[in-house]
Amino acid sequence: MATATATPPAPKTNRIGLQVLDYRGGKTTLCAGCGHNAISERIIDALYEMGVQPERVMKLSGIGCSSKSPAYFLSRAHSFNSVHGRMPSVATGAVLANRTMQALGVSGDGDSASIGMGQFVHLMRRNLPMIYIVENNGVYGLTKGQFSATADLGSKLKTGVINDLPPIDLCQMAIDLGATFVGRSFSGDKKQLLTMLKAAIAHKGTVLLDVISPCVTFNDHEGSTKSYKYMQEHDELVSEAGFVPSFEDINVEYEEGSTYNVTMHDGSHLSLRKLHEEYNPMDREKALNMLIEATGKNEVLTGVFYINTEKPTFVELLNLVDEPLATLPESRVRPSKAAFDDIMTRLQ
Ligand SMILES: Cc1ncc(C[n+]2csc(CCOP(=O)(O)OP(=O)(O)O)c2C)c(N)n1
Ligand code: SF4
Ligand SMILES: [Mg+2]
Repeated sequence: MATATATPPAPKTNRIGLQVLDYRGGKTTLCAGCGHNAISERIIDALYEMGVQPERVMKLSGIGCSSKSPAYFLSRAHSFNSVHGRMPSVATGAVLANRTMQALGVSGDGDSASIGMGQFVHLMRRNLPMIYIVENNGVYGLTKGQFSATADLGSKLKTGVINDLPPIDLCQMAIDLGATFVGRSFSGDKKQLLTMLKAAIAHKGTVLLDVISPCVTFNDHEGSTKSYKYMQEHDELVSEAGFVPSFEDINVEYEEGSTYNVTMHDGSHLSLRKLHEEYNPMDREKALNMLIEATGKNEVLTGVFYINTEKPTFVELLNLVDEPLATLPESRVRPSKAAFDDIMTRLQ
């Protein structure tokens, strides 16, 4: 007697008909439990849920365990693994060549705050349209765990060495310099990180996300301030973010008074419920003061700290032609022979 076989349910797809598998990358070679792996997972979820076409994304990175991680998500995207600390200049060139792409940079605290600091500051001040994620573990993971410039004062290495230099706060720097979407999250906070990444995709200027991402091999012990345990005990949320993408036609209702509502460039809605007394994400000075005050209080503030949807991006300032420069025919980017001959004649 023939038995009826049940038809397997159709795989779940997003609004452009792709499965989450279409957003995956190679198998990770990072240590099991490394915070960077969790961040890659959230990047996959965010791009899938937002329905971003993988081929329209450019992944950019420098050198480090963090900078290796773009190999582990979105294998259908374009990718450029640059020299240590030099991702910002590569990103600037790539975005100017084709501003219709979604640029997604992944860097480390060593890559950005140590060797790459000169490049980092100029990227932030230009408000180049891109998402820049720093996977911040306070150490140079790839080269066996030396302190980086984001290591907290008094933090202890496994060998017992104490860090006696104050840390660089990349969020403070980014707000001060001109980035227009700045926040901090924790690789272990799935919901917050996913919401922030989705809002970042909807934003048009420079997004700086400083994500505390514990290095289980070199910086997850007692005395470390970038460990899972320390983050679970000291994470102080300044806001609770809610995000409704433009393609979900939901009537958004906000609680008056304690919630900041931001309409993003693509029409999406970001709501930021205030959880910290000093919090105002539209006030640059307040955001900076809040971060400065938190320094030294053993609090790790997380949430979206600052957002500005008005400031022109670097691409807008340059007044480029509408088409991506990378797709212009030679006849439009190169003066003709007649034009060169004319110049030569005038110079004789
Ligand atoms: C020009 C240059 N200098 C130094 C190095 C050695 N190096 C490789 S990765 C790294 C630090 C990486 O730290 P981070 O960016 O925090 O990444 P993590 O491994 O912690 O994710 C260093 C110093 C290098 N590859 N190139
Ligand atoms: S050494 Fe640290 S940063 Fe590198 S993969 Fe392992 S846990 Fe992650
Ligand atoms: Mg690091």
